[in-house]
This record gives sequence, C-alpha cells and structure tokens, in this order.
Amino acid sequence: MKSDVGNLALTKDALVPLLRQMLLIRRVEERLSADFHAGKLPGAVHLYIGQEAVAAGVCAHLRDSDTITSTHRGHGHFLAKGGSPRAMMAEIWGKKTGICRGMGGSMHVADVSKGILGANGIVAAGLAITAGSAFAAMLDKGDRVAVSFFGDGAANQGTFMETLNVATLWKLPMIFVCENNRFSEFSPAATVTSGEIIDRARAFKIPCASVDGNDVLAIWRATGIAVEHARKGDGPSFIEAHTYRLHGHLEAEKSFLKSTYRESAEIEEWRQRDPVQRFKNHLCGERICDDGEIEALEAEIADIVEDAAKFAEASEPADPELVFEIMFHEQRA
Ligand SMILES: Cc1ncc(C[n+]2csc(CCOP(=O)(O)OP(=O)(O)O)c2C)c(N)n1
Repeated sequence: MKSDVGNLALTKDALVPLLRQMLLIRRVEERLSADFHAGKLPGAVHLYIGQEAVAAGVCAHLRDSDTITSTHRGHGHFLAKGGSPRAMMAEIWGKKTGICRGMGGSMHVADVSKGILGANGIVAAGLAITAGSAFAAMLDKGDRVAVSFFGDGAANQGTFMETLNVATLWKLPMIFVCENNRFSEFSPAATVTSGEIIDRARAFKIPCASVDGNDVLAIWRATGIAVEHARKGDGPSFIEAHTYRLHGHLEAEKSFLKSTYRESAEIEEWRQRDPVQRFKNHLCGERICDDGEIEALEAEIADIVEDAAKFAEASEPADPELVFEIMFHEQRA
C-alpha cells in the first residue's frame, strides 16, 4: 500500500490540531475525574486518560460521514470525532441538554450527525455494528469508511472473529482499532489473553499493523494507510495500538477493590510515556511550536472545559418520563 500521509504529518497545520485534540480529551476527563470524586456525577465513568493518541490519530483521518463505534471508555472517541464537549458533559451529568437528553450517560454518548454511532456498555458490541455501517457504506457506493475502537478484552469475544470473517469476505471498508491498554477490568491481559491479538487478524490475510499507541504520529500514519485502503474499496485493515490506561478501570474502583491489580511503579513507568507530554516535547523539540503557543492552546482548552462543565452543571436534570416515550411509545399510543 502506498500512501503520502507520512509527509503530510510534517506540516504544522496537521500537527497542532492533533495536540489540540489530545489536550481537549485529557482536560475534559481530568475535570470529569474531579467532578466524580466530588460526588457530582450520577453514574460510573471509565476514563481514557493515557490513550488519547489513539482517538486523536485515528479520527484526524475521518469525515463526518465516516462512522465510528466505541466502548464503555468512549469520551475520547466522541470528542475526537467532533462531538460537542458541552453536550457530552451534560450527558454524563444526566441532564436534559445532554447529547442523548440525559438518557444514556457516559457509556452511551452518541451523535449520529457526526458519525458517532455510540459508546457501548456491551464489550465488543461495537464491532458488529461497525460491520453493518461499513456494509451500508459499500451499498451506497461512496468512499465512506467505518472504524471500530475496541479493547484487548473485547478481542476475546467471539464477535471479534465473526466480524473479521464477514468484513474480510465482503471486503468491507472497515478499520479495526484494538486499543491494547493491557487490562480487562482488573485482569492484566497476560492472564486472560493467549498469544498475540494481531495474529488473530493476520489469519485473515488483511493488512495488519502493530503500533505504539502512545505515539500519535505512529497512529496517524498507520490509520492513513488503512483509511486509504478502505476508501479505495480494498477492504478492511487491523491496527493494534499498544497503550496503557493511567486511571482505574472506572473512577470508583478504589472504593470497592480489596487488593491492587497493578504496581504503582508500573503506572509511573507509563506516565513517563504519557502521549500528551510526549507529543508536546516532540513539537517543542522539533521547534514546530514554542512554549507560548502551547500555553495559549492550554488556555483555550481550559476555557472550553470550564464552559462545558458549567453548562452541564447548570442544565436541568433529565426527564424520567422520557423513558416511556423512548422505550414504550407504541404501547402508550
Ligand atoms: C459482554 C460483556 N461482558 C462483560 C462485561 C463487563 N466488562 C465491562 S468492561 C470489561 C473489560 C473490557 O476490557 P477491554 O475490552 O480491554 O476494554 P478496556 O476497559 O481495557 O478499555 C468487562 C469484562 C461487559 N460490559 N459486557
């Protein structure tokens, strides 16, 4: 596969938006973490902190008409695909102004107008949904692509094989993005996953890439090749992004876990590879940005986060009656 995307990455116009996107995800989630621990959020939150390079690097190639599916850890994907910080925050706060009118919460943020088919509390469910979306794109005969973000734990579900099978057989314009963050809830991947996940995809003889998931440019390049391949009608690709979740499986875990499942030294080691800091260092080291530009970007993002959090907090709570309208419309009519 040939691609000129490697060169494009070298221009400042392509690089700064990647940092901006990663910063937006990081700062929004830091605020969610603070609000959760202050007892302000009504439900669980699974944070994406440490994995931002994957969502930013992948979604930089996508248009509104392309689709993504996501996981229970879906805030980063939602924002990177162009979802509104205000509407997402309000959803997580369970407010009427939320993107799903406060009926979905953190694990179901979705915005079909942006091609965001939804976060999903059912592990691996997004894979099959993405195959459906890619099939629709194929029937429409355009050059839309469909991306599924899923975890290493999801790769142990049967749906992964089923989707690889049908996507390969039908040459669907689909990209499998496995975020191997080394844990499935509280189980280290090595205790629940045999062999290498990428080898499962290689068995289908589709293009496969194993990428440093904390290096946004590596993700960006690998995705550029996969998206080009899918848009040309050449079928699916698989990308395994090796990364690490820096926060818990969910923010509440310390309140109920009796023992630890990872050493703090390991977390510290991965903090040294923090994708956001690493990319800042790259941009400054290569003299693409200076400290002043990065500070200005941080200030702009801080304003967006503050505005979204205030909007969410001030909005009216979701209307419980809406459940009946959404779920039982026919029966009530
Ligand atoms: C079908 C299904 N089985 C089990 C669960 C419980 N569960 C929630 S998250 C999770 C682990 C998912 O791990 P992974 O796919 O690696 O994603 P990560 O949490 O690491 O982002 C499990 C088993 C679920 N939500 N759905």
